[in-house]
Amino acid sequence: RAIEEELREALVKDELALFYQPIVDSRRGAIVAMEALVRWRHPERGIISPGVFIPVAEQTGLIVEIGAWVLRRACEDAVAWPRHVRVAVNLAPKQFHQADLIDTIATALDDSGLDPDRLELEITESTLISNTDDIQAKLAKIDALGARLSLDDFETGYSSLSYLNRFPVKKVKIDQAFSRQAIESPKTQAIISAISALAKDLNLDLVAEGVETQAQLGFMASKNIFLIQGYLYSKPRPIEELAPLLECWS
Ligand code: G
Ligand code: G
Ligand code: MN
Ligand code: NA
Repeated sequence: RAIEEELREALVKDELALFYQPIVDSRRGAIVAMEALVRWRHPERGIISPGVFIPVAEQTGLIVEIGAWVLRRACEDAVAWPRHVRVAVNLAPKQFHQADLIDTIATALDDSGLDPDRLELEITESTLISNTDDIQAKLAKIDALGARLSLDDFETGYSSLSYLNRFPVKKVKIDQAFSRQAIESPKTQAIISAISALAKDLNLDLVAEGVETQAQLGFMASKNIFLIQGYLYSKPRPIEELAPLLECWS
């Protein structure tokens, strides 16, 4: 059977689940946010990664329904956490083509009662690059709702940080590839330095993703990057396993 059809049923049968990965302020050892990462608990094939089914969902348009479900569930989950812990939700570029994206976000916030300031929406450069009036307007509306925009997977590819000035983005997440090469590659170190300096000048929060070792953490700290997401602190975990993390790092 086509994966598309199975995925459509998975939504109805409630087979999707959210895992959460902490983003930690390494200075205080405190969790500042949790990123929601969707999983498919397939009855026969076990847990399927979003790397496999999100692209299918994007191609088929199912991402709109899955995205709405993720938003709603993430807001409902986050209401129970300590107030200083935000929740981060990934938005696919396709979701910005949806006329009622803003309604979907506003409804998830209203129905859950989550303070909009506690919702971070992670977008990628490909959403910003199309830079149409429509996308600009939607980003402005998200900002006006009080939710916070983050730029995910930042790689200095198409854009530069100064280009971000044009958008109401509050946070930038440096791509995992940079953390991976931070110790060995002087070129990568120079790029991370430059990103850090610019983020400071532009008053953007900066997160290093994919930090797996103490050496990488130390390097980031030496560049004034203290918001850390990666296996060093925690892999993404199901909601039942979050309580001890929140207790230990708060
Ligand atoms: O959790 P994992 O590393 O397997 O995630 C793989 C990719 O799937 C990541 O790029 C992540 O951003 C994406 N992803 C995870 N959950 C969601 C989601 O709810 N919506 C969208 N659009 N992408 C997601
Ligand atoms: O594209 P996005 O940044 O949303 O992807 C996040 C994904 O990256 C998560 O689903 C998670 O599984 C993966 N990830 C998070 N931390 C690490 C890490 O330290 N190492 C590796 N290899 N992958 C990570
Ligand atoms: Mn992300
Ligand atoms: Na990322």
